[in-house]
Amino acid sequence: MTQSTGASRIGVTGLAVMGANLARNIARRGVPIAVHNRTAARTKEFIEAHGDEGAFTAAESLEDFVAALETPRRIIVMVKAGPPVDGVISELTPLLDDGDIIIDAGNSHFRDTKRRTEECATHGLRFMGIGVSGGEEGALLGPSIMPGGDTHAYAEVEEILTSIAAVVDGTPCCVHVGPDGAGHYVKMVHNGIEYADIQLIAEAYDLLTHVAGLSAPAIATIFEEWNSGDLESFLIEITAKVLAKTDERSGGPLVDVILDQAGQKGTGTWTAIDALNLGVPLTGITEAVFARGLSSLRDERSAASTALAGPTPAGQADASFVDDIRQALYASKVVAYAQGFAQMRAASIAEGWDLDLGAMATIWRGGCIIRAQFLNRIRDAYVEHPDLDNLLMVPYFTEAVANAQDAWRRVVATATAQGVPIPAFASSLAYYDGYRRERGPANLIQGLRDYFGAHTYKRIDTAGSFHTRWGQDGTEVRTDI
Ligand code: NBP
Repeated sequence: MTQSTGASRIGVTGLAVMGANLARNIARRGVPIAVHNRTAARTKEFIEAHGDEGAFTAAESLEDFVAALETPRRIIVMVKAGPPVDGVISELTPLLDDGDIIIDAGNSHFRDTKRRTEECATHGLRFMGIGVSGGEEGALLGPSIMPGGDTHAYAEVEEILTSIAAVVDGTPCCVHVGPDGAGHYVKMVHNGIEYADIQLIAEAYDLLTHVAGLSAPAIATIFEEWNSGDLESFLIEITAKVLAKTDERSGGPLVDVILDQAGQKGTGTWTAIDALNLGVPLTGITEAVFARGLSSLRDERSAASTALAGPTPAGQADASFVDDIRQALYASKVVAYAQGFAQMRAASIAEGWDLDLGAMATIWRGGCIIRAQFLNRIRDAYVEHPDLDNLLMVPYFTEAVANAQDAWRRVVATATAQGVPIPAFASSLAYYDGYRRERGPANLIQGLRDYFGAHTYKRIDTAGSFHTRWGQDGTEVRTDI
């Protein structure tokens, strides 16, 4: 236990890009702040570069860091997710007092956050898991913040967090999400949706290149136009900028010389795994994760490109195909968000979090990577129908997808015929068609499962569970009485 003598209202430990920028953002709001990093040289560099931006107290040791904080202590941990977070918590624990608050603002898995919440509680400490989106720039200028944890602990940091968050229409992009792992869960799904959004954009780019025959600068202009309509968003805006960039070395478009091998840090995979665990169909995000996996098989793809046959090349698409792609992109995006929000709803019920999904759409309107006009529509949908099962059932989205569906089907058909892979476009359409079917083919699945595994089936004309004695006399027996 350390006697607190400090006047810093909050502390940040972990001064890599995110922690440093969050600390600067807080200090710039006039909040006295203590800063610390495992490697003290980084703290020194930070103070040398930014010490004049606010009232910083730099600490070389965790003991000095803790001593610099007013009580109850508020400590933001911004270190690499995983074991480093547990390491920092165990080093901090003996230095802290009952009621002090540890805030993990990194990309931790929500199950780790639940565990850490319980472990900290056994030491009288309050633990919060906070999702922060917006990357390096967002952390400095105003991120979207998704705080999870005890409401009383949140009340102790609310003023600081809302003051550093992005603001849209006068509303800060920060709201208490729910208990324990809720904040990190919502951040995880945010990142999953980001994967789907990016994959859909990449598929549109692929089609514009290989079916419409356009160059990167021409496609940049198209994305710029799209950014003034329904698709208006940060990701569409920066797509236009990336496509328009000229490479200094080759003199051609930069995008043409970037290796087609996508990296990932795991939050998309976590989202997909959790959807599988919950039994929620999450085709858009999951296909986006698989597509990154396929992109990384570069040597295999190179060998397959000459060994595996594709269709005979067709002539170039006409100009109307460009608008078809825009409509397919929008409809697929609606599906990806409908799926992500359905997943958050399922998790909220399973975990007892009582998530306000309209509030999630509200705090994603600014600061974060998926910020978009479109989120206003989602917010409105949940304000009107808080228990909505699926966004596709809200009149605005029902109509938007209905209006786009002819174009969407043409794009999927053309891409398939021409051998251009569009896993997110196609799986979104398949989900849409599956979701709108009153009776699908799972009756046969049940019949087969009953045949080989006596898994039983239900009937449409009478209650109960049944098994047919397939290998015996073929008669049906009721199994639930
Ligand atoms: P990194 O994820 O690269 O982590 C580097 C920081 O962790 C350094 O301060 C390092 O200290 C510290 N650290 C490590 Br590594 N192991 C440690 C240990 N055992 N004990 C104490 N400190 C340790 O930093 P980042 O990119 O700023 O991201 C921070 C968190 O924010 C991550 O969870 C990340 O996923 C999340 N996030 C990042 C972004 C982004 O755009 N980068 C966006 C949103 C969220 P050292 O200096 O002594 O090595």
